[in-house]
Amino acid sequence: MKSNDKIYVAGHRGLVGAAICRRLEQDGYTNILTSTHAELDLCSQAEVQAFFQKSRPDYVFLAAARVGGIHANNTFPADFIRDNLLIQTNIIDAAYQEGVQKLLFLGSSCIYPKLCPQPMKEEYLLTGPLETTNEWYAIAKIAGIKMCQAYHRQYGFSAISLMPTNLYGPGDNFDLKKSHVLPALIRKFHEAKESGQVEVEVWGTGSPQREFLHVDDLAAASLFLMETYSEPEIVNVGSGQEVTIGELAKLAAEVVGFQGTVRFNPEMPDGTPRKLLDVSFLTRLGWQAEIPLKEGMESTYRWFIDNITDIRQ
Ligand code: GFB
Repeated sequence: MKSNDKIYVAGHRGLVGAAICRRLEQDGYTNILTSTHAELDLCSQAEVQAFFQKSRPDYVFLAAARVGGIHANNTFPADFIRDNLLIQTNIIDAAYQEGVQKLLFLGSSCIYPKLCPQPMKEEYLLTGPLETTNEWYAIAKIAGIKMCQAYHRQYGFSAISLMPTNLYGPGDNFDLKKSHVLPALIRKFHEAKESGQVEVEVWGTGSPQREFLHVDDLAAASLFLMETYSEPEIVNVGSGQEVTIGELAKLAAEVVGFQGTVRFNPEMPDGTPRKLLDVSFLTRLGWQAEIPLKEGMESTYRWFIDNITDIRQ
């Protein structure tokens, strides 16, 4: 990518898209194209086609998606499968039709089977049944991967796919009904500390293991792969930092300064028991995560404090 190439970041207001924009700006890219939901409905094929015909970007980061934590995925399966299929199909096809040089698609570690051998290698895709709480989202993401591979194979379109592990960072969703676990715990512990509450509920049994990656690391990996990688095979992007939800809760309490106790609620789903990516392919390509979990959680908590008024509205 040249510094004045036109780079479209779809989903620039989301956790991932915003981090990619920050990184592009930091690296001196000057021609970043974005569009708000009011300006462009990504679920509308006609609007997406018209946008690409008019703006003719050189590169596309496809970070737009309907995302959410375990509860949102489990409660709104139709929204998750429909919106993700529409958004990614519209963008990938329009990018190909309008001569985009390269597109980067973001999948998710939940594309792998529920009981996948750990750590999960790229080749384990489609080797077993999916986790039921998020299979709708996972199926849409698998369709996105396959679409990139099909366009690569039939049309020679340069579309690459990254599979990030569970992400967190500034700009995350802190809405307790929709968010992922890490921002949820930060908010719950902060509000308990503020109100003098002595006990906080943590969903599930606390035993599932998750790997977390700071979104600034994902943005760095995305730019690195956009510059250096052009193959249709998917690439895992993780940190190698795996913790149980119980351990994460302890760490979040420490970061926030909450001194009370945690009560696990096994009525809420645990989801997949373990989700650790094998990142040896990415390491061989020349990239590794840099932000340690505790440090990343501390800066995310600072961001939460700075933006708490907007978050509560
Ligand atoms: O982050 P999370 O919602 O998503 O939940 P997944 C991870 C674990 O944290 C689960 C537990 O075992 C939850 O039960 N947990 C504990 C909580 N307390 C909370 C809480 O207050 N809020 C939330 N959200 N969880 C998602 C998928 O799965 O991972 C998406 O649903 C996506 O499709 C994403 O792929 C990366 O890791 O289980």
